[in-house]
Amino acid sequence: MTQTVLVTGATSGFGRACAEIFAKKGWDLVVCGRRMDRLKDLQKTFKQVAVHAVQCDVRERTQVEALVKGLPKSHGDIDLLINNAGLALGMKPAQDAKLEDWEIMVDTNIKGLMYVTHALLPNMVRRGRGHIINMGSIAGSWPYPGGNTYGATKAFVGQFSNNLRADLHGTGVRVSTIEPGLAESEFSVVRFHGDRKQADAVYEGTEPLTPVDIAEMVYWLADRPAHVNINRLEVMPVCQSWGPFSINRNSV
Ligand code: NDP
Ligand code: 8X3
Repeated sequence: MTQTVLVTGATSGFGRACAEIFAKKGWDLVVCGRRMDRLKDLQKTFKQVAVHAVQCDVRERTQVEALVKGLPKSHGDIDLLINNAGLALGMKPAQDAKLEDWEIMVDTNIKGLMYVTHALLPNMVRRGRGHIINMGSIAGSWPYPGGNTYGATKAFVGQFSNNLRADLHGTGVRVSTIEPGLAESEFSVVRFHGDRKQADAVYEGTEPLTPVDIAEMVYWLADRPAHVNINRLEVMPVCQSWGPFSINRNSV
C-alpha cells in the first residue's frame, strides 16, 4: 500500500531533500511552505508519485487547520509527518538581539510545529499507526554564543517529542527527533537576513552536512520496522565538535 508523507518546509534544504528521497521510494507527498512557485516545481519534478502542494505559513493556526481539513481523499491519511519548517534569525548576543526575530522563531519553530502536530495526531491515533519526525538541532542541547532563542526553540522540540512519546504510549504512533549540527542549506542566508557573505563564512573551510545526508537519515528513521522507535538522533559533520568552556581571565 502506498504511504503518504507530509513535509513542512519542503521548498528548500532538508525539507526539499526529504521530499525527493520519499518520492524516489514511492511515497505520495503532501508538501507545504510559503513559496508556492517552489511547491509547484516539486509537483512537476516528482511526476512518479501523487504530490499535493499547499501554500501554508505554519505560524498561522487557521492555515494549518485548513491544510489538514482540506487534504484530498487520496492524501487524507498521513503515515509520516516531517515537522521540518523552521529557521534561525540573528546570531547576536541576547542583549543586542531583535525581539521581533525571537518572536518569529518561537512562532515558527515552536507554535508552528505544535499546530501541525495537533492537527494530524487524532487521525494517526484513530488509525493506530503513524510517525512524527521532528527537526531539532544540536543547538537544543548545546549552548553557544548567539544561540539564545533559536537553541531554546530547539530544546522545546526535543522535550515536546519526548512528551509526545509518553502520551502516545500504546497507540502505535512513533515519534523521533533528529538533531543535526552544521549543515549547508538556505539556513544561514535566512539567519543573516540575506547577507550571503556572512552566510558563506559559516561554511568556509568546512565540509558540512548536506540536506541529502539529513534526508537519508530521516528516511532511515521512517523505514525502521513498525515496532522500532528511534527516539533521538544527533549528528554532526566530522569537522565539528565541542569547544572548551569560556573563562573570563579578567574576572579578578
Ligand atoms: P532552509 O532555510 O533551507 O529551509 C527552511 C524551510 O522552512 C523552507 O522550506 C521554508 O519554506 C520553511 N519555513 C520557514 N518558515 C516557515 C513558515 N513560517 N511556514 C512554513 N514554512 C516555513 O533551512 P534548513 O533546510 O537547513 O532547515 C530546516 C530545518 O532544519 C529547520 O527547522 C532548521 O532549524 C533545522 N536545522 C537546520 C540546520 C542547519 O545547519 N541547516 C541544523 C539543524 C537543524 P518557505 O520559506 O517557502 O516558507
Ligand atoms: C542549526 C545548527 O549549530 O547553527 O540548527 O545552531 S547551529
